[in-house]
Amino acid sequence: MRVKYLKRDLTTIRSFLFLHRPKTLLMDKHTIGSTVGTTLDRFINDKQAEFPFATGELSQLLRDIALAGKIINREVNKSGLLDIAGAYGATNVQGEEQQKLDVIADIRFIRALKNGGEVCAIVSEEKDDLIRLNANSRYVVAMDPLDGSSNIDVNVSIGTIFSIYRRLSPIGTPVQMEDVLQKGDRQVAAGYILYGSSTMLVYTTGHGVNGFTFEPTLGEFLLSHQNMKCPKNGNIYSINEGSYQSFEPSVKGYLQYCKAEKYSARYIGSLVADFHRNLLKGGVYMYPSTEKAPNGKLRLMYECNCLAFIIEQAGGMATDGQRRIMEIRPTDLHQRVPLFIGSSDMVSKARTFREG
Ligand code: AHM
Ligand code: MG
Repeated sequence: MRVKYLKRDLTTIRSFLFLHRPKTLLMDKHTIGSTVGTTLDRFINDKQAEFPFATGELSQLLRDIALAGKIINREVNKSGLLDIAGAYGATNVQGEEQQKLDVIADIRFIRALKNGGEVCAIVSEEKDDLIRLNANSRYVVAMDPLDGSSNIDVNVSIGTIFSIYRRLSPIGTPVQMEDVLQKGDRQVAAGYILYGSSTMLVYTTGHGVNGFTFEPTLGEFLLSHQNMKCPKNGNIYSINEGSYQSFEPSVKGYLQYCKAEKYSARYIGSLVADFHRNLLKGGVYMYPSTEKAPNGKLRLMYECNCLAFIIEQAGGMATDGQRRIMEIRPTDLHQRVPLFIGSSDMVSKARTFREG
C-alpha cells in the first residue's frame, strides 16, 4: 500500500517538474533575430563618405555593375531551361566561338552602363572596337562580361570581370586611346562576379578587398567576406597541364617542384573560379605561353589587370612570369599576356625557376 502511494507521489512530482521545467529555446534570440548584414549599396555609400571630395559617380558606377551582375545571374541560373546555352554561331575578335550567354551578358552590361551614364568608353572581350558612350563622363570600363563561358553548358562556375579607370583627357571631349590603354596600376576599382554555388561580387577600390554574397530572396548582395586576404603561401597549383609539352623549361621546372612538394592540382578552367578558390585557400594560378598561345591566352586589359589589382590588395602577387602585371603598358585593347597569380610566396617561387 505504501509503495503504491509512493509511486503516485513520484509521478506527481515528475509531472510538476516537467510542467515547470526551465524553457530551453530551440533557437537563441540572436539567431532568430539576426540582422541581414550590410548590403552592397550601404557599403558603397559608407565607403564614399570616407572620401571627402567624392562625387558619387564611382559609387553609382559600381551599383550599375552590381545591377548588371544580378541580371546576368538570373540568365545564368535558368540557362538549362531556356534556349540560351550553347554556341551563338559567331566568333569574337580573338577568333573564339561566342556562346549565346557571352552575347547576352555583353548586351546586358553595355546597356546597364549606358543607362547609368557614368561611363565614357567600354572595352569588352566581345567587341572588336572601343564602345564610346557618354563623352561627359569620367570613367572607362574594361570587362569580360562572361568569362569561362565554355563551362556554361556543363553547369560549372563562370564569372564577370571588370576594371575601372579614370579618363585622362578632359571631360566632354572625345575619348582618346590613351584614356583606355592605361597601365593596371592606374585602376581606380576592379572586381569580379562569380556565378558559383552561390553568386558573389568581390571588389576593391584600392583600400582592401571585400566580398558580397547574393541573397536571392532579397535580391541583394550582402557583405560576407570582409577585408579578404590571400594566404602568403599555399599548396594548390592551377594550370592546364594538358599543354605541358609546350611550356617553357622554367614552367616545367616549377611544376616538377609543385609535385615534389606534393601540392594539389586544381583546375576548373574558369579563371574567376580558380582565382577565387586560390584567393581564399592559398595557391597559384598559371596561364603561361604555349605553342598555341605564344603570349598566353588571357587578356591584359579585362582579365589580368583586374585580378592583379585584387590579389595585390589581398596581399598576393601577379606577374607575367617576370614583370609585375600592373606595370605592363597595354598597346592593344585585346593584348594577351602570360599570367602567374596568387599567393605571394608561390608566385615568387615560380619566378625563381625563370631566373635560373
Ligand atoms: P574565355 O575568356 O574565352 O572564357 O577564356 C578564358 C578562360 C579562362 O576562364 C580559363 O582560365 C581559361 O580560359 C581556360 O583555358 P584553357 O581551356 O586553355 O585551359
Ligand atoms: Mg575571358
